[in-house]
Amino acid sequence: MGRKEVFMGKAKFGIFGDGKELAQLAMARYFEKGDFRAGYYRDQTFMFAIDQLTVKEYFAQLYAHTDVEADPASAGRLMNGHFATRSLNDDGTWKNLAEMKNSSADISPTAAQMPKLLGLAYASKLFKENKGLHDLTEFSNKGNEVAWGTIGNASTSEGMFFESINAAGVLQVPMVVSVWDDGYGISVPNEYHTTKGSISEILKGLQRNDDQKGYEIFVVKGWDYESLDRAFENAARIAREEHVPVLIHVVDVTQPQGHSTSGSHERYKSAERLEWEKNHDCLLKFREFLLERKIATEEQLDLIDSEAKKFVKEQKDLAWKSFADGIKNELKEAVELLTAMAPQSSNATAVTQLAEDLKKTLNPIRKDVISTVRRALWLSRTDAESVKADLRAWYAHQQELNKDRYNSHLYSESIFSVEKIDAVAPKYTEESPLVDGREILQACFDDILQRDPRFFAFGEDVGKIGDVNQAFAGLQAKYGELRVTDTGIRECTIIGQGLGAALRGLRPMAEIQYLDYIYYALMTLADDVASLQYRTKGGQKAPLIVRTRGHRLEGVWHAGSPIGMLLHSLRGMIICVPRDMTQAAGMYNTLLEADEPALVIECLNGYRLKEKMPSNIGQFKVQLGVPEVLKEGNDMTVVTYGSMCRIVMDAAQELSELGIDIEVIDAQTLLPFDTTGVVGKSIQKTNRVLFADEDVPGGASAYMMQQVIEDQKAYYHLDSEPATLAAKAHRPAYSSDGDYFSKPSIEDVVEKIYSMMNEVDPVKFPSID
Ligand SMILES: Cc1ncc(C[n+]2csc(CCOP(=O)(O)OP(=O)(O)O)c2C)c(N)n1
Ligand SMILES: [Mg+2]
Repeated sequence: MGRKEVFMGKAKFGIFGDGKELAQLAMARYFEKGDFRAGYYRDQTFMFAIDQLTVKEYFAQLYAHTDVEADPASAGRLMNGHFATRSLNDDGTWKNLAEMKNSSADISPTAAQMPKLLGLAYASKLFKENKGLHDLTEFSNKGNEVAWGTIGNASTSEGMFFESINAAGVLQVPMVVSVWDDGYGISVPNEYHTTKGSISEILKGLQRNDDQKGYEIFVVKGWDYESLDRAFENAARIAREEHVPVLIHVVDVTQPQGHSTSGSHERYKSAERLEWEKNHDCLLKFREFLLERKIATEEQLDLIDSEAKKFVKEQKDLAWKSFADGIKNELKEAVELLTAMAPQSSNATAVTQLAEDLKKTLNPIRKDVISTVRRALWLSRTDAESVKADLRAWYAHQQELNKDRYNSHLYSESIFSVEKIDAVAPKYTEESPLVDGREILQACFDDILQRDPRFFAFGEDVGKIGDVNQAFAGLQAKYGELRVTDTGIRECTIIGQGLGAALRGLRPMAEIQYLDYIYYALMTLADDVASLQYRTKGGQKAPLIVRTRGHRLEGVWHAGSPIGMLLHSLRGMIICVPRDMTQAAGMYNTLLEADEPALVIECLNGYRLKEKMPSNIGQFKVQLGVPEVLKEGNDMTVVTYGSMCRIVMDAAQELSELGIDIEVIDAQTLLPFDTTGVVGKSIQKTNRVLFADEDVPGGASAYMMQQVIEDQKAYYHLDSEPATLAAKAHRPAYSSDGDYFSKPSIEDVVEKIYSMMNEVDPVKFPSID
């Protein structure tokens, strides 16, 4: 029926779970309250069976119904087959997840469900083994929850799959991964995907034995209900009770109608295969089984079939009516307004025609209505305001509604939004000691570990040695291995581990050892973490803090500052670029109270620099989105961040000797960027601006320029061309000279600013070129 809706033009695209029903029914039997699913688009039967999706909701998503009530998973923002339960109340507070059957919010990239699946399972380990979490009963029953993953056979070829599988074996977490193996990934058969053509075959080495921990692996046919039931029962027991991961390879699965509504499988499946699939359809085989065992009669099964069809048709019609009526009403209102204004318009004929055409639209969508109204407003541009006032007001109201429907919730809109957290200044006394930057962080992390049992930090070398720069030194010994933890070298699943745990109410800090290695994790960050609030319209949150270090130290892989790349792919996250460790500590204190996931990039060359230890290390907070003026000046505004702050401040000193007085602003956070217009105000005074950073030319400096020139309208206050100063387009060369010739130096900053002033007043500032 879903397929037909697409072919009739009522929905754009459809992808369905037929052929995979029986295994999902078996899985649903052992899925308990508090458990989590991370799966993919074939799982409709499972979602129906655990009562977390109604048929009406299923069709609402197919039509892209934008009402959260109609499509609770995605409010019409995602294609059909993207399942999710709502973990949050409307005000952003957590529901009682331990009392719910939960599904994390699906995403489209194949195998991308795997990293967070690891984290969902890892949270159970923490909830079980960390007694400090035992009273968080709204999130977990002492870690009794299983994380259930589903994935297609072809998707197991992805690196994310193998990385997640290995990590779960290392961590020994309650994760059950089921592979629905229908022999194909769209048109490509298994021999192209998997060595030996079988995922369970090649993963045999993971099998646990008496001497070694590992996995339990089951292979079971997708049409054999009794075996499926037994496999899932065993898997649930082993995972739940022993915290051992399980792989269930469900083979002999079919795909009766091909991959999706785009294209038919007759193009790539042989006649024999098609015949085999027909005879091995799991519903057909289940029917045979029920009859053979005399569990039901033909008549009973026929009745179930026909009642199911009738029920689904009714629900589909209701879903369509609810979806279409909303738009039809909007259309009706628009037609009435257009018809009413047309006679008074100087373009009466054309406006009337627009109304007539709109009225006749078959299966109208919102775009038909709104684009017509916009065109009518063009046509009535010379008409008196009174002629079009009603239409304009209606359109303005619709714009508000559509903004909420299509553009809201990129960031948290709850009471825990980071925007609502005010600054608390650091306090210093006469005796405040000067310490290494890393000791500021260490004191901050110590305080956080003490005050918040939900917090844990983990990553490569974070545990025993307390990270490569020792901000966690001694803290594992003090708080234990569950709170400060070493991991394998696996950036993508470090992020997944944090994401899954954050989805379950914990406050993880995932460390990426060097910013240059974040590329491995970028997809999970961009596709899953950053888009989570948006794609669930505020239904789920993952307040994960990603800690890393970058900007400036040594060479290509230990000095990168690819900030533009991050800004462009991580909208939905906060990006903090603290200039020193005190600022970083204040940001962590803020972020731990907020909903939003964040990336904090510390300065690689700042851990040994001296800073004064605040006396309120655990309490002071940096307000995010508010730049700090580091030095006032009148001749030019220089906006920078991170390690460049020191360089620009040193340059300011040199420039003052050359008679130039610059104002230096540290952006502090790039997402959000300067929400109070500090830079714009500065430019009103100086009338000149330079954006300086260590990214490639046209990277984050261009982003800052766009924000200030366009959004803050600084253009109107400029007396000189706005300028950027960035690193070279290549990665930085090794060693101090490599740094000097690759990244902006004090001399580069001085000369750039001087040359701008030379253009302003060549007599006062004669050329130094
Ligand atoms: C990273 C990525 N590459 C390509 C695609 C396009 N795509 C969607 S589904 C699919 C095949 C997946 O096959 P399989 O994992 O066997 O699942 P099945 O659809 O057969 O159940 C492909 C290539 C995608 N969604 N993500
Ligand atoms: Mg497949």
